Amino acid sequence: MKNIESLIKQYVMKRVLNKAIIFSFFLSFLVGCKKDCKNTTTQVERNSRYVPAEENLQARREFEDSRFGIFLHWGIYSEFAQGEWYLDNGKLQQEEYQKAASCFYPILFDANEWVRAIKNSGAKYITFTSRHHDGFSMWHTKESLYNIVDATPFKCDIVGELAKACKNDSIRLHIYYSLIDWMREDYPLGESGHYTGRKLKPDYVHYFQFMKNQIRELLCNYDGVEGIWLDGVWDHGKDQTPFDWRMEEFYEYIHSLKPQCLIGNNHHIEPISGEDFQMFERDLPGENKAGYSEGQMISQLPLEMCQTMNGSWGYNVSDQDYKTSRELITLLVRAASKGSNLLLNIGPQPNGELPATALQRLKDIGSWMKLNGESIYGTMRGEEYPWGVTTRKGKTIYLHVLEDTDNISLPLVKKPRKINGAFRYDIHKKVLTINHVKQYDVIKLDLY
Ligand code: FHN
Repeated sequence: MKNIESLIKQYVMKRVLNKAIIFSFFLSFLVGCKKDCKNTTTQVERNSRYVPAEENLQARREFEDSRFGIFLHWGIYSEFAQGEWYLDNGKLQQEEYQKAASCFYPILFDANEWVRAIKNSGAKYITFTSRHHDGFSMWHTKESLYNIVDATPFKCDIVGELAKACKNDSIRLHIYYSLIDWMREDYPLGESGHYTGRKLKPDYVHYFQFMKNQIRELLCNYDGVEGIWLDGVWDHGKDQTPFDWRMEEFYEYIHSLKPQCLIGNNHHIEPISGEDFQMFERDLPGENKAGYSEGQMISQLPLEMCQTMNGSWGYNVSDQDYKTSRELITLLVRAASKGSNLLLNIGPQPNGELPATALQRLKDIGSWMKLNGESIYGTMRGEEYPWGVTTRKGKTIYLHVLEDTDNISLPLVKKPRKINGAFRYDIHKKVLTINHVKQYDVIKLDLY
């Protein structure tokens, strides 16, 4: 056993050599917090007909506690290695694009390997693109032949494989489902998908039924699908006559099939009645750096922000601009401090493997989570300070010191009855000195 002194020395040395280390401390005392309860109900819900079932509320609590998930964008678009919008961005004709299905044969795909790597990162759920805007279904749907089993030589039901692997490894599975379809004639043309050359016979009644049938397959034919992640409402965001997506009806249908199923919709507007969590794209709740969240209020629902490891969602061979492990861990910490999950995206390669850099990032995050996971899982939102952020669980405040500093000040809103001490979280030793408490309005900690 190393003594404390040598651990501290080692730690200080590490800090000098590698600034990528993020560390947590915990303080067992009370400080003021904006909100004491978890995000389980909303104003929208209180005013609406949707009354979440008890098992839904339980699923929300588990979802909130998990704090970290991995997003996977994988489809026949991955073969072009230009991101998931290539059909539209490349102005490809439908007939040409579809040929990608006939050579989709990801020889190195192994759902168990994916799930193992993801689980080891500390992630608690996977959100998988069952069908993106190109309309290709990654499961054996009976609703269209344009699917992984009927249209590819691979003939392997990817959703089925993942569902099994997730079940075996006890990790939850959520399903991404696009409301947009750039291939179908009945989908009413929106802002995207104008160049595919398809005939347009808009019939939302028909298309809506198609979507309901597909969602029923996903929820009822596969064990363990616990969430539906919808995307595309923004495609009709600028219609002169507001487009009626009939979302509340859609949600009602989903909940009638599976009351506990968590529904989120990436519509970039405030939550619609029937949704179980609120999502933010490429931004922390309350921010709008990416431009998708303008004026988006933060609801009382569980929150989730999604971001990519590099700049792309689907595999993009020219995008090696990966965020560093430190940046990704910082993002996870910041998300938790806002009371939000982080859904971190990887675009698997056309050969079925996760990119090597993504695997390395998963490993690094996993190592950090093994030491510091308690300061993330099951925590409630905290506060932001010049030196970093906090998360909170009961009477413990976790201080995530994100800036290079020798001491920090923590303002107190309430006089603590007792301060148990401040600990270096990763080594569970009382190594910090609380050197100044002035009228209990601020506490100062020396970190070294
Ligand atoms: O158009 C999609 C995009 O391809 C990707 O799936 C992201 C993930 O949040 N959502 C849409 C853009 O808002």
